[in-house]
Amino acid sequence: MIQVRKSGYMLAILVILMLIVTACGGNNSNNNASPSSSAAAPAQGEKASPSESAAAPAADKKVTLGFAQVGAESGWRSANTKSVQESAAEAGFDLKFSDAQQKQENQIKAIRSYIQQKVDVISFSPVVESGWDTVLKEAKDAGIPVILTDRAVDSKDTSLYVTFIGSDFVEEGRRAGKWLVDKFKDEKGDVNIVELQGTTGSAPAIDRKAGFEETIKSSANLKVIASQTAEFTRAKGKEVMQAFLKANKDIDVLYAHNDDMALGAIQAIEAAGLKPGEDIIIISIDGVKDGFVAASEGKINFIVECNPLLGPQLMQAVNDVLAGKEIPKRIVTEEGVFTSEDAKRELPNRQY
Ligand code: GYE
Repeated sequence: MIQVRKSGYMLAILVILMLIVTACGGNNSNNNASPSSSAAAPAQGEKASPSESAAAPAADKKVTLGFAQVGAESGWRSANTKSVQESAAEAGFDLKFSDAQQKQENQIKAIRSYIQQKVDVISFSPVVESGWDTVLKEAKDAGIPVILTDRAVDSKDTSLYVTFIGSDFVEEGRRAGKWLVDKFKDEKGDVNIVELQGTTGSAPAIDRKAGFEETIKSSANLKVIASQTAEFTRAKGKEVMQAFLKANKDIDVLYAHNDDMALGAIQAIEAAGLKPGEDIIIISIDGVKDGFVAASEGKINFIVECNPLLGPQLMQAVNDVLAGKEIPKRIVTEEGVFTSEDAKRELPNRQY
C-alpha cells in the first residue's frame, strides 16, 4: 500500500511538472509563431531602454541635413525650396530647414545651430558671396561637411566646403548679352539699356552683370544708361523701374537679373502707357512659370533659363559625401534659353 501511495505521489508530481513545462513551452512557441508581434516588441523596448536603442538601426541612421535657405524672395526661390524639401523626404532624410529672409546674419545663426545640433551635413545658398570663412571654419572644425547650392562664396580656402552645385551665372549673363547683340546687329543708333540687378553682393547679381557686360562691350552703341538693385523681388522691380522711367525718356531695353523683377517692371511700364516687349525690349533670367506666361504674351522677349530644381542633385551629393565617395568640387546645372515663341510652345510643360 505504501508503494502504491508513493507512486501515486510521484505521478501527481510528474503531472504537475509536465503542466508547468507545457505552460512555459506554450509561451515560447507563441512568440516564435508570431514574427510580427515579436518584431514589434523589441522596437518598443528600444525606445524605453537607452542601451538597446543604440542598436536600433533605422532610427539612428537617418541622415540629418541642415539647410539654410536665402528666403522666399522670388518664384525661383519657392521652386527651389519645394525641390529641396521634396527630395529630402524622398531620400528619407531628416531635413532641418530655415529661411533667412535675405539676411546673412540669419543664415549664419542657422548654420551655427546646425553645428550645435550635430547634423550630418549642412547645405546652404549663401545670400551674398563674402563673409563666410569664420562660420565655415566652425563647421569644418566640428567635422560637418558643407555643400553649397545655388550661390557660391568667395572664400579663398576651398577646403571649407565639399562642393558647389548650381548654375553658371556668368554664362547666363553672356547668353542674355549675346541675344541682345544679335537683335540689334543692324542698328546704328544708340540702344539705351536699363538694368535691374539682383541682391547686392550676391553671386547671381555680380556674375549676371559681368557676363552681360562682357558680351555687349563689343557693340559700342549698346549702352547701359542706368543700373540699380531691385533685390530680386517684384515689388522692388516695379519701384525701381518707375524711377528709371521718370529719369530717362528713351529706354529701349530692360535687362532684369530675374523674372520677378521683370514682372514688377512690366507693371510700371504698362502704367506709364508703354508696351512691354515692343516699346521696351525685355530680357530676364530664371524661366519660372509667370515669366513664361509673360514671354508667351510677348511682354518678355527673351528668357535665359536658370534651373531651381537642385534637390535631387543635392541629396545625391549628401549620400556620396557620407559614403566617403569623391565628388567634383563644382557641379553645374544644365539649362537653356527661350524666345517668346519657344515660351508659347513650352508653357504647358513648365513644372515651376
Ligand atoms: O535667379 C532669383 C533668386 O540665386 C539663382 O535667386 C538664384 C536667384 C534667382 O531670387 O530669382
